[in-house]
Amino acid sequence: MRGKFIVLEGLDRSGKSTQVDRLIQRLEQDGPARLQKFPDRTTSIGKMIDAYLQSKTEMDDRAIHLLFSANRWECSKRIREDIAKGITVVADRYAFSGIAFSAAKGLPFDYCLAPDEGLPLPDVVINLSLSPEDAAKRGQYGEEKYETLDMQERTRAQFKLVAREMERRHPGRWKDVDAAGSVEEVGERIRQVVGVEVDTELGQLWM
Ligand code: Z5A
Ligand code: MG
Repeated sequence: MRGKFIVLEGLDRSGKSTQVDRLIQRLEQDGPARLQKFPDRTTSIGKMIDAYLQSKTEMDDRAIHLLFSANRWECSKRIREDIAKGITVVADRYAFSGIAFSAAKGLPFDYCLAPDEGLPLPDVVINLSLSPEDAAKRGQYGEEKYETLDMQERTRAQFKLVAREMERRHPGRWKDVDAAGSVEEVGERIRQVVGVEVDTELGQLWM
């Protein structure tokens, strides 16, 4: 039996990394599971992305968009191979962040979507949604590029369009999960949506 491909998405500080770690620990009780973080900052492309996010280098908006996508493509072979071997892969962000953040900067939505076409299709996308008020309670914005209120608000609006596109192209896979409440409460909500039945074959995104 193949592994599942599970993606966690959501705005800054919605608790993705916290919940991804918890989810992997729980999944490992039933079989092998591993984390795939995006951006994967360890590869040579990932190092360019890291420098950009830390404002150490400047980059054209389209160039950085394509690098984020290239970073997913370079990891996609291993994702497919692991899933075929029965390993469940849990991604901390994926193509949906890629579209939402770049479209929030003003790039055309369809342009943002195109480079990821054909990537492994997640069996389920858990979108952690948090109101601006609850997000603000989780501390100040950090030092990185997109961590401003204005950018986060525009990204929030784009995530809604991404959700609609997913529902149109791959119905039933996008799950909005309320990220307010304790770590345990959010974890329990995720547990309830993650037990999805999967198709025999891993699909292709946007196809
Ligand atoms: N980006 C892009 O533009 N294009 C792309 O294609 C991709 C990404 C893939 C870096 O991402 C940036 O890259 C990101 C989008 C862009 N820019 N922004 N913004 P990243 O994933 O490296 O960012 P991060 O800093 O690791 O993650 P995050 O979004 O900021 O946080 P999170 O993972 O969602 O949350 P967390 O680390 O689990 O928790 C945040 C804090 O809240 C922490 O102190 C926790 O202890 C606390 N927390 C967690 N859960 C709770 C609950 N339930 N209650 C109270 N407090 C909580
Ligand atoms: Mg994180």
